[in-house]
Amino acid sequence: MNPRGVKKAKSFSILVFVIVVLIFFLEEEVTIPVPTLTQGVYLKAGSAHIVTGRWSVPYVYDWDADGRNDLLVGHRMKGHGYVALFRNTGRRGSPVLEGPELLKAGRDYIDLPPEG
Ligand SMILES: [Ca+2]
Repeated sequence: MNPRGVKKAKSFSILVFVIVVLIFFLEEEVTIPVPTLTQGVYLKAGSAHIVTGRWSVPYVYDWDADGRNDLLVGHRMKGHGYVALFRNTGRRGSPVLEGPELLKAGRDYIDLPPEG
């Protein structure tokens, strides 16, 4: 075998080795960490437990851009859909929620009428 053929054979060997290593690592079982959850707690706004309407959908977002995450809850009440805001007046890592305050668009409450 000439020197050029030896060089090609070495390159081919390295390529095969890389492919074998890749196959080995790709076949390794991937372990996804399972989160550990603690017991749930009821959230409070002021001194009362937060109670919203049916089909509540919570969303954490800094609504007033003060650097503290607030709690928004979309929910149904008397057949209509509203969005309640619970402002966070606490500190980072120690939230204190106040409210609820139904959100408005202009002067009117955001109100999604019943379907049908
Ligand atoms: Ca905020």
